[in-house]
Amino acid sequence: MTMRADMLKPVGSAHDGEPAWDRTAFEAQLRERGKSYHIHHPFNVMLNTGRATPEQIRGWVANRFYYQIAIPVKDAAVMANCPDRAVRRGWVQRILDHDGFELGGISDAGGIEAWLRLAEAVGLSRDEVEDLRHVVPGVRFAVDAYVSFARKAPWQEAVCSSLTELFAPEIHKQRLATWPEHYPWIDSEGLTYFRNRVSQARRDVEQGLSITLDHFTTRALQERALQVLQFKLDILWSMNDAMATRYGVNT
Ligand code: AHQ
Repeated sequence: MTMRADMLKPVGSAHDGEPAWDRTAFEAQLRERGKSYHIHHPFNVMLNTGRATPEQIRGWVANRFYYQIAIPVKDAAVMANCPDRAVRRGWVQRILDHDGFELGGISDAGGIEAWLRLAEAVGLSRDEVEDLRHVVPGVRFAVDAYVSFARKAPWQEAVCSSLTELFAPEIHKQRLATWPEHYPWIDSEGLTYFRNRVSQARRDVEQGLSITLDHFTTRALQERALQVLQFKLDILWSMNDAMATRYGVNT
């Protein structure tokens, strides 16, 4: 967690005594943070408007793999900190979505496997993605910051930090709508990960948002929730900064 000056003040000092937002207003405040979502980052705009070279696409896929394999570890940290069985019953689905599972005769290879198929579709080998040789320092540090935040923060704050997914269905749909036209050389099978995430993100957000609206119920706590969401938005943004530095951005 970046120790910005505004975070050094005891939470609540700035908004003491101000009334809490009601659920609708608080949700609107969370959604308003979408203006700094990484869909607006020049590197992502380049990717989704067809300006990326195959090398830039391969760099993005190889670096984002490090984020994808961190998600189930992050979610296991949330589970480990959460004493509420009903919450864990919902949250465990996220680990299964990414790691895959074999349960009572039903099996699913999972999202990390789908990401490796995306890697092969863009011309990377599984080995060079799995051995993380392409992961740049800024991506590694941002992802590691997310996992260590989830390990140390109150589990409700870690839940709140996942709410960047409020904005995720749009970015997955944008890729599905634009990549086939701009990058016909990428086998459509490789885009399966994005297809699966549209509905998975929506389901994730249902649980994450209801926990957040239920827990952050004073104005000071709600301001904290907005700080936590901004921290995660900054993580996604700085991953794109690091990739842009390494691979360049064609605007
Ligand atoms: O593929 C993504 C994913 O599985 C998750 C889990 C969630 C979290 O727990 O923080 N966030 C997230 C995201 C995924 N994909 C990103 C993208 O741009 O493809 C978006 C990202 C997010 O919005 O946090």
